[in-house]
Amino acid sequence: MTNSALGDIARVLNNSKRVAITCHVRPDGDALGSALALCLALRNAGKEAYMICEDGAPERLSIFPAMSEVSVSLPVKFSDIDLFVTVDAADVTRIGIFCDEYLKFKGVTLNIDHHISNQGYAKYNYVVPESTATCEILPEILLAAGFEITKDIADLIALGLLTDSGNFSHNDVSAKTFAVASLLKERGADICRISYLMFTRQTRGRAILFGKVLNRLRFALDGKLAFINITQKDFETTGTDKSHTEGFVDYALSIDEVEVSVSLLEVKPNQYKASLRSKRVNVNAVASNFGGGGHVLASGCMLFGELEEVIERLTYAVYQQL
Ligand SMILES: [Mn+2]
Repeated sequence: MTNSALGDIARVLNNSKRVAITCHVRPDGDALGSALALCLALRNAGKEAYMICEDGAPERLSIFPAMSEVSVSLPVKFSDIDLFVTVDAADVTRIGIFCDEYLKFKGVTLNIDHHISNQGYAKYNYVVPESTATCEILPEILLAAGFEITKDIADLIALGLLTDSGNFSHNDVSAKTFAVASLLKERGADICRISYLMFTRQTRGRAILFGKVLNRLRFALDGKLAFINITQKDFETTGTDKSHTEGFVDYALSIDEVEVSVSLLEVKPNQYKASLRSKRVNVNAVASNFGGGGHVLASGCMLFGELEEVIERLTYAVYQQL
């Protein structure tokens, strides 16, 4: 796939009058940050711009600028739109219910993304797979188009840059990531606060839940395998739900000797959703024993039976991969 020239993309954006922007379903900080930053920049340049996403914006991101602008349907007709932009969507099917409209669309299409699997499905494509986030690519596009990067836009781009880079910790973070962060800071982005909001803060219930779960941390295979388990009763007594367990399994993996960590979430009696994380061991192979899968270092599967039984089966499956 060859990218369109930045100058052509700038011209397409400047020539548009009515723009629809969408991202992948179940949007994350990078998808919404890049889509809304582009949406605001286009509006500030005097265009009509609409941000649509099948799932809307999640509640936890509602503190960020313009999140209330995310609409689950387009308020005008698709035939009145002259430019249809997808951001952070590796494949056109990732945009969910808008896929049909996209494929029928007669106007200009533009695809801005950082997924390596992106084949360039639009008329104009700008895919930079070595980027840690779509938000890392967006500033060069806005600057090429002559659009202003306001504080709100800088905060939205910073949201995506921080979340997709794991707070600047993933191995695809590059000198360019920091150059973009530097530009955003200059434009007033509150990097420190966004980092706190997305990576540090938690509710009291979540902290108490974490304490309970950590108390039950156990090891197998000479300390190379760590298990934590979360019960429905834990959620009841702490007023939390499964959305509060994010990061628990990674915490167990941070222990020096641990090669694989497993979190067992009780879905209902005798049914456990296992999340596996690994430093090197192929946990995709482990999960596939139980009909699951994912990535080499991060996988998941569902297991049925008593907790001790489930732990025993997983321990044997990890042992085979060590
Ligand atoms: Mn992304």
